[in-house]
Amino acid sequence: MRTLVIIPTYNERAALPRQLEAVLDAAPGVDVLVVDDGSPDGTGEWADGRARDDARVHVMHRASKQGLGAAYLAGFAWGLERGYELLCEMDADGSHRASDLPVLLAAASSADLVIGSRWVPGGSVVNWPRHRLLLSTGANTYVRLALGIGVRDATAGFRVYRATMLRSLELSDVESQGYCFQVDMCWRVVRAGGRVVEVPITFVEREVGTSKMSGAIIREALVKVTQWGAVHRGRQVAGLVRRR
Ligand SMILES: Nc1nc2c(ncn2[C@@H]2O[C@H](COP(=O)(O)OP(=O)(O)OP(=O)(O)O)[C@@H](O)[C@H]2O)c(=O)[nH]1
Ligand SMILES: [Mg+2]
Repeated sequence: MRTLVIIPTYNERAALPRQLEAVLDAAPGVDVLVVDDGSPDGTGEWADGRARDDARVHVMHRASKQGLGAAYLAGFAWGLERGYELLCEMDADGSHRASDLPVLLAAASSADLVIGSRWVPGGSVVNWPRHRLLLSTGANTYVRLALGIGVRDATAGFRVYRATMLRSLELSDVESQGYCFQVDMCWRVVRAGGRVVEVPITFVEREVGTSKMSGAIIREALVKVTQWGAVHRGRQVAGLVRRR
């Protein structure tokens, strides 16, 4: 299947070269789209140079840092216009191991969304401090309870979507940016009746560059998941009352 791996970047000059080579080595048949938000450290220019040497590599330049969600939406639109059948999300920072990519792609033959999951048996995280582990497991437990979904790692950002699934979703009103974008997309797939499959991965804490995680990203996820959960539970109650 024609596959596009989308890698959003903001100041990843130190990390991207290694990740890009690893992806092209592990899955030589894929194309890669780097979506760079005008990184001041020259990530976009480096990617342009790499794209000149390799027809599989493409670069989208956006004027300013507009968040992870907006970068992925632009990447999805680019890939859907060009007829890719699988669209993959992957970080530049090495946390998502290219060696896991073929397993995710294989699982997409029987799923609408494949999530590379840290929190299913066989999944793991390497080198995370305790507070990051607690944040991730806590957030995922909250998402499961609030939305009533069985997904163990709804905040994970290493994923494969089938193009048919993305085309069927209304994405023009997606406003979520950080982790929340991942939950938002997962929730949309579940509500559309899509099949979500989780594949265990080993997630490795970044070794170079700096994290773009922030308090604002955590707050966004907490507020929105609570709102979606309230609407969902409200509808469930209304359905029960109607049935009575
Ligand atoms: N284009 C674009 N890419 C972004 C933006 N914010 C983050 N990214 C990229 O998205 C990927 C994930 O961001 P990270 O900073 O690693 O965030 P994270 O993985 O949630 O947090 P850590 O675990 O601390 O690394 C990286 O490749 C970033 O460069 C953005 O606003 N625009
Ligand atoms: Mg990261």
